[in-house]
Formats: sequence, structure tokens, C-alpha cells
Amino acid sequence: MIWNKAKECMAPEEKRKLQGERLHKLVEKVYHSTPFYRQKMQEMNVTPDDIQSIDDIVKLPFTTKQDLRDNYPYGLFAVPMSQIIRLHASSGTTGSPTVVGYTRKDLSIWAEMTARCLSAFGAGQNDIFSVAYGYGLFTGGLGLHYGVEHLGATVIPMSSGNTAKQIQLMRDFGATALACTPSYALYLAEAMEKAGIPRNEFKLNIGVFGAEPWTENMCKEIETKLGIDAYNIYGLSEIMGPGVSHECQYKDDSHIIDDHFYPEIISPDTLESLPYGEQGELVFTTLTKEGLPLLRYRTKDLCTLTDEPCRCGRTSVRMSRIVGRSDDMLIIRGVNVFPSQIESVILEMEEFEPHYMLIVNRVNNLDILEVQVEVRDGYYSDEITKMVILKKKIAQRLHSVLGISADIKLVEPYTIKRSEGKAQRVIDKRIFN
Ligand code: DLL
Repeated sequence: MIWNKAKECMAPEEKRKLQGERLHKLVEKVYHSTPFYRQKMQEMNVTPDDIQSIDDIVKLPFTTKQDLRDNYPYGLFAVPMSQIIRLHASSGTTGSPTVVGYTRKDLSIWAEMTARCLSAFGAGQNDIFSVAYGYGLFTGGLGLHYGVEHLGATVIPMSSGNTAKQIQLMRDFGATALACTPSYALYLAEAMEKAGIPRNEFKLNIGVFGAEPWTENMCKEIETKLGIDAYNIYGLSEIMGPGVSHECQYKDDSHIIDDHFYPEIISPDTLESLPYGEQGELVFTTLTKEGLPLLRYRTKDLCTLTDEPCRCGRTSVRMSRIVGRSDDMLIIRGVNVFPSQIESVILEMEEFEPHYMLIVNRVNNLDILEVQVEVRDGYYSDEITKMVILKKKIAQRLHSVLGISADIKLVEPYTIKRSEGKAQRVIDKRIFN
């Protein structure tokens, strides 16, 4: 079902006009309320009057995650804190996380965006959603939660973890839809099988999966194992959270909610705009956000865009699945992890050499992060207890920095291959395309 036909099926020319008007208003707003943008625009010799149509967007500056970090925590907010009613944050590199703030209007738009997605997945008021994305600073849990409520369906705010209970409640409460990361969906499917509960005791038929890259093959596997229709939902905290784009019943790429988030594709090297059809880095401008409006935010996600019409009748620009990233961020069990976070923990501990390897794999449908690290001469020991203590120490530190656990493998000095050029410290054995 189409939730908001007037917006989702708007004629392309009319949409561009609306986008242009919204962009002009946005630029006026940030120019006068965010010193960061005023300065950037002055440096580029651009004023709000130069932005009269959506095509003028290329005159505007880009924004990066680093800009958000440099202005931590609230420097890019465009309204006083008295108007911000919710904060979320996404994990950062070694330093500060990225903080995002929402006004009441932002939250109500977000709920509508997510409801549009769920409606496109075929969900309605009679559905019961088990939301197994993490609740908290991560936007997944609360983002889906309010979307389900806005749709008028029932939400079970499960959050992540406690797999046995997830399964029991999905069965007992008659959940018809499951929202979680695709890897957790596979894990749940296996756990359900192991628990020996027959499939017909579950009423599940819709899956709302995202927050990490996944392939069409993985989608088919989840659909077969859980006996559901699995849909892709994409988003990022800086722009809003889940609900920036979504598949429809035809699953032919994902519809971008482009009356609110204007997409562009650029070359990550030259920063030039690329035509539709070419693969590049996805960039978004938040056309209507009040709390933290962003101009041309570089997502670092690589994909292609198309404006070919879709059989469902929606006229929005669509994006392909994410095929990779232009930075080194890894997404492990839905959590964003930068190798530099791990490196800084290793470097802070005198027991270790600055030589390490990160190996990411998917075992039993669950992402596993293995950290191999060299113990410094003098600390390496044949005594097992000493090594166990050391392993525990670094494991705890890594857990507190990353928010996920890692398998630690301590290796003898000089065993990790040294590189002569660019060090390859990450081996990602998961395949995403
Ligand atoms: O992951 C928001 C979200 C929650 C989306 C729940 C969907 C469902 P962040 O933690 O800020 O926000 O991470 C954003 O995750 O730039 C992509 O690299 C990746 N990502 C999100 N959705 C997808 C997806 C949430 N469907 C980063 N496919 C993004 C591939 C995705 N990658």
C-alpha cells in the first residue's frame, strides 16, 4: 500500500519544484543559524539567493562525519536546545561519537517516513511487529518503534539480545513482522530451528531488515528459512535513522524518500557529481530537517541511483543495495566499527606491539570479529594463566570502546606479516555483492 500518495507518486517535475523550494528555505535557515555553514558558504562565495532550484545544489558545500565530530556535540544544530526533544548518537572513531538532535517536527516526519516504508512492505494496522533492533542511542529500535505506532500496527519493543525470549514472545504474541539486522534474522532462524518449534506456530510473514550491507542471496536465504517476505530498509543516523529508503513489493532497488532527503551520487575521489547509473558515493541533503539539517552529507556508502519509473507507481529516485564503503568503516552485527578504534586500544597498552590483523567473518550467520595482536617481547610468556589474563584485559577494553565483543588471538612477537606498502590490516571474509 502507498501511505502518502500525494508525495510518493508526485509527478517528477512537481517534485523537483518542491525540492527546490525546500532547498532554498533550508539554505536560508542554515546560513543564518549555523555559523559553520555560513562560513563555508562565504568561503565559496555563495549566498542563499544563489539557490533557486534543486539544480543549484551543486553550488553548496559538502558535510562530512568529521565536520560533525569537529563540532561535537551540538555545534551544527540549527535550533536552540530548548527545541530539541531527542538525541541519538552513532559510534565514532577514536574520539567522540556523532550526536544527532531532533525537534518535535523532525520526530513526527521520521515516524511518517518509517510508516511509509512499512506500508510499502505490505504491513498495516493488523500487524504485530517484534522490533529487535537495539533501543537506545542507536536509531534502529526507536526509529522503527515510532514508525510502527504511526502505521497503527502493534509494536513489541523487544530490543536486541536474549534470543530465546525473542523467539518465545514472537510465538506467544503472534508477531507477524520482525525488524532486526539481516544477520540477526538468520541467527534467529537457526535458533528457532534448534529449539524445534514448528514454523506453523509462528505467524511471521514480513521482515524489515537493514543497518548493515546484505545481498540478494542472503535475502533469499532468510526468506526461505523464516518463511517470510524480507525487505530492505536503509538509513543513517546523521540523516534521520532508518527510513531514508525502502524497497516496495517489486524489490527492484530501494525508493528514496526524496521529498525529504535529496540524493546525489559523487565520485569519492574528485567529488564531481556522477550521472544516474554510475556507481559512486551517496550524498544526502535533508530538505526538511530542523534540529540538525545537513547540506550534501557524504554517507561514504557506495551504490548507484536510478530514476526509471517503478511498477509500484512511486516516482522517487531509487538506490541499489550498498556495495561497499569509501572509508574503512566495518559494520559488525549492526554496530559501526572503525579499525582505528581498535588500533588506539592496542597502542594504549604497553603489553602489545602496534601490529595487528582484524579478521571479520560470518559464522552460523553471526558476524565474528577476530583481533590478532602481537604481544611485546618481555610480555610474551609460556605460562597460560599470564596469557589468559592479558587476553581478558584487552578483550574488556575493546568491548568498552566498540560495544561488541571480539575474539582475541595473542600471537608471538614478529609473527604478523609486515607490509612494505599500504598495510592491509583488515580481512573481511563476508561477501556483500
Ligand atoms: O544503521 C540506521 C538503520 C537502523 C538503518 C535500522 C536501517 C535499519 P547508523 O548506525 O548511523 O544508522 O549506520 C548507518 O549503516 O551509512 C550504511 O553504511 C549502513 N546501512 C544502514 N542500512 C543499510 C542497508 C543505521 N539497508 C550506516 N544496507 C549506513 C546496507 C546499510 N547498509
